Amino acid sequence: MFKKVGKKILREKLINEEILEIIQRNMMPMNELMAYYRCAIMEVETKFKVLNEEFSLQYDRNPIENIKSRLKSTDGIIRKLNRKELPFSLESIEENINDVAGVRVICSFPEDIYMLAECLLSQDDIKLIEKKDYIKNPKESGYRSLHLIIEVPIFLKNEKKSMKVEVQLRTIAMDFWASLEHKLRYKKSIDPEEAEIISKELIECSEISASLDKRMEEIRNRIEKKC
Ligand code: 0O2
Repeated sequence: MFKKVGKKILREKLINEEILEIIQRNMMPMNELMAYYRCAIMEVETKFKVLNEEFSLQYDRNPIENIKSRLKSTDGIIRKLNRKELPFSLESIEENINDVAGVRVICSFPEDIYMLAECLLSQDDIKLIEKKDYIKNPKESGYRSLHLIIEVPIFLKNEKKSMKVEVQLRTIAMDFWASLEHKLRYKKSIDPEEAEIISKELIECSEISASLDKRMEEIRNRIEKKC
């Protein structure tokens, strides 16, 4: 009796170990790819921090208020592959999902957004893949930001790898607006009629906030001319 129970436990243990090994074998390359994206985020963050530091030394002001970075969750990656009807493979992720690594740069003024984007893109190790200017051409929702899909090299033990990173540059006001609008988009329980009213209100707020950005920038420029 005890011999039988012992054998069963041993078999279950072996099966569990086998499953664990299969999971680990498949998890390893995914974890490795995610680590590469994390390294790419670090590279891009450092580039912006260096630019901020240089500006602070030269002009006694910081164009960057804040940098927020995120790695897309595995769930998010799978949902996007599914939505776009793309194959589930590491190659497919690298080739088709441009925003696994995301760096959001928050500035005080719109002019700084373009200045920082230009500085980044002029660096000889940065390759621009795609640029979407939702500041000059805001989305129907009222969304404003400058999006850059870039490729940045990361230097590993024995190789150099190019990784894609999505950079979103926006002002504090644009970021404030996008955070609130994001809440509305993901709120499933909201009444459709109310959602429609709020959407219209948000479009109006986006225009007000863009004109505030412009006025504040003009004031900043007038102050700087006087100094
Ligand atoms: P999250 O959680 O921020 O990552 P894509 O689907 O990315 O291949 P698409 O749709 O052309 O191509 O990308 P787009 O619109 O250039 O950029 C997508 C990202 O921009 C979104 O990421 C948001 O972060 C932001 N964004 C774009 N439009 C809006 C908008 O109307 N409102 C807000 N609040 N954010 C927006 P994700 O993956 O949707 O979400």
